[in-house]
Amino acid sequence: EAFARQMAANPLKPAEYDTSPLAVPPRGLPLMPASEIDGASTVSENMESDKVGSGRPLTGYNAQNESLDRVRVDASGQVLTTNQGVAVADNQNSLRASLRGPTLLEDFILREKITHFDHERIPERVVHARGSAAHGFFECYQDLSDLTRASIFSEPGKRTPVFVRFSTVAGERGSADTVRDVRGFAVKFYTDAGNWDLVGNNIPVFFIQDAMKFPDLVHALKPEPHHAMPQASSAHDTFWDFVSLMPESTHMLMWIMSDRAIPRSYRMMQGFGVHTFRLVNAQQESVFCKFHWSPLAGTHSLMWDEAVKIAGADPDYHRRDLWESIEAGIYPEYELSLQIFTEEQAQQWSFDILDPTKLVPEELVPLRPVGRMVLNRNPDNFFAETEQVAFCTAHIVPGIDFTNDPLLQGRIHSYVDTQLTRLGGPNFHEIPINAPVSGVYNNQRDGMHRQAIPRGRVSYEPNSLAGGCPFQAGGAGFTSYPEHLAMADKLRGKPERFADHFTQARLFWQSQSQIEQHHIVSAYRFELSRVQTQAVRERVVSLLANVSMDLAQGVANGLGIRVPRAQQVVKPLEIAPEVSESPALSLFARPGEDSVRGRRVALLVTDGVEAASLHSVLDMLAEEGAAPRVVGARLGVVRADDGSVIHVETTVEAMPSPLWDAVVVPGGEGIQLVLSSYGQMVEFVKDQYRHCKPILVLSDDPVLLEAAGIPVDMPADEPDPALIRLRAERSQEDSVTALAVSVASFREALARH
Ligand code: HDD
Repeated sequence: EAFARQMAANPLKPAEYDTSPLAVPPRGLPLMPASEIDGASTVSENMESDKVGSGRPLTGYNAQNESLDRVRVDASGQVLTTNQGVAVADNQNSLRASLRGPTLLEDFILREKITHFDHERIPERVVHARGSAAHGFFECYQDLSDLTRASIFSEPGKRTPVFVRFSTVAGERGSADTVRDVRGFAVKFYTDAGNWDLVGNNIPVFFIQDAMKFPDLVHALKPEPHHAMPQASSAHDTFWDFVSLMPESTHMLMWIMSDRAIPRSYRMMQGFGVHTFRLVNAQQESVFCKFHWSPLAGTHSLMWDEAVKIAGADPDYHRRDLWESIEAGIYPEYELSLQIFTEEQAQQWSFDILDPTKLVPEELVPLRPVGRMVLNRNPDNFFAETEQVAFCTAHIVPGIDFTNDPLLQGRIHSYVDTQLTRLGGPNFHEIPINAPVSGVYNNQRDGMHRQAIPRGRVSYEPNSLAGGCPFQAGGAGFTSYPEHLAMADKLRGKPERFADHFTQARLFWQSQSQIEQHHIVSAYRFELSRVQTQAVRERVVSLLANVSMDLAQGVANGLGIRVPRAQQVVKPLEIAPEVSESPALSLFARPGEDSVRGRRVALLVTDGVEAASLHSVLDMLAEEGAAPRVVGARLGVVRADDGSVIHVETTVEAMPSPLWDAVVVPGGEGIQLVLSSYGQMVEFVKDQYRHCKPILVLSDDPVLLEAAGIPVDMPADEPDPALIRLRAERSQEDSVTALAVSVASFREALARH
């Protein structure tokens, strides 16, 4: 029974996949009664509301899915047909002139099938090619109409459907998930006033200040053009050559070399809009705004050694984690916060808010939580949804506007442009996943792959023949914020404060914990050791000398060089930063909820394991929504000490140590010796320790730990909070208590990551 409970159940699942073909999928069941959802009574439950996103749909429901139903296809119970709907009699043999004769040109069924196959691939995204996505909703906490007329922020409890795609930047479509890279965090809000795309990253700053440099950055980062290596990695000469000549990238590099660039899961990373945006209210008043997503599960990362091993053991690690979490009902959730500030405030600061290599410290402008986003449904089809979704920074809605950040300005052009090649023409907005739920009515016509059938003879405006429709919305439509621009010379250049490249890099460095700093140094050492050109290595260290001598020295030591003279700054500026330390920049600032939900725990087994203690851990993990699995040296069954049979679910070979968040080493007479006779079991435990994962040993016998080289006797005043050993007790009662205490400590360590 306990083993049966291991499968975390999602009560919505049966409802999502109706067995009857082509039936309208039901809306799902609530996880909890709507009446128990905070504030549910304040807004209508009516899903027939004409305002998409208004009202409170039940958990698990996404209004965008309803518009996608139109194009969903379910083949159950249907015969195989051609694309023209003609039933196919034989899908095994082509049409031939006699059994051993040539294939006939007239075989339209063969030709249609092969032709379609030949054209199955579309170009991958030039950056962010590798990604995974999910449907969900955004729920607003409060009415923000004093700040913005964006409809999604108009009333508390209002829900807007979203589709979110997470990605890596450098790697190709089939590259591994756990490489060191920035992660894309792109959100498409299907609002009732049109689509809004917030196309962000999990790092709040960027490499470059001007879109003009983007192609250079990407060319330097991507595999080198002569031999197309390395894949999905910045650890090569052209990347470091370029960035070492671009001091403005120093701040972003600090983030990229930090553990932010190897997240544990898409569920456990922040998201940022990066640029300063504008919010505009109905009175045409505007404030500046930075967008932040904070994960409910906290910000957690992998160790580098772990990330490298996962890339081999399961290149789909993040994709699988996202998919399985949603299938299991452990819905990834993020809080949206705003940093709001005025033009006058921004003018006082030591940095320019139009410079995307700078952030606004949270200590300077606190985060204001305004809503939450829940991802509660996996796509039905990877290509149709995740691959064909087109995010564009140009997609904004009334109430949100751009600023003059020169990187953002260039992006406004790039995203629509790139889809023309990737999705094959100007009608990509009609692909179901891209279509707004609010309706599209205009006089744009024709082009490749047109789906809509516009009626009537009028395709111009003004007109009288169609009663003037579709007509201009006037003030109800999108109006650009009438920012006052002083007349000045047309020129190519940058404002002065853009020339400070090191103050915020230093802020980041100084705000990291010791272990985070240590990891940053190690990452630089690794990357630069892969670089072959000595002058490039030295130039990078000369840049770091402007950030911190400790950092530069640490990196130089690893490269076997002396710290060169600090790279000369182009324009020395007197900078008096507003904050010199920002605790919010450490990963430890956001531990997340106290929960073990979704954590993968390996329970090692072999014949003779002690059933009782194993079951008590298993029960706790299953009850708390973790994902415990029984792991053996081979598949099949093992017999426990009480004679019961335990089914081995996976092996240490199929799912090696880096794929687990924690391990339970069982108790049982002589078991430790048996386990330590398997090399892979020893390696398994060793890697768990090396990667700082909680280890619960249900035995007083340290043989397996010793075989793995793990120090078994920690000083009593400095116990290892993640290595939990069950001590042997004399009485039955004491043993029960000791077990309960150990299981509780294990749970705590697991929840703290
Ligand atoms: Fe970009 C894709 C994020 C700068 C040009 N970008 C892309 C995606 C994300 C970002 C998350 C993937 C969207 C998806 O999942 O489909 N990009 C950023 C951020 C930037 C940034 C946060 C800096 C703040 N990007 C940037 C610049 C340019 C581009 C400066 C060009 C001038 N980005 C693109 C692109 C991509 C893209 C070529 C490739 C595929 C696509 O757009 O749809 O247009």
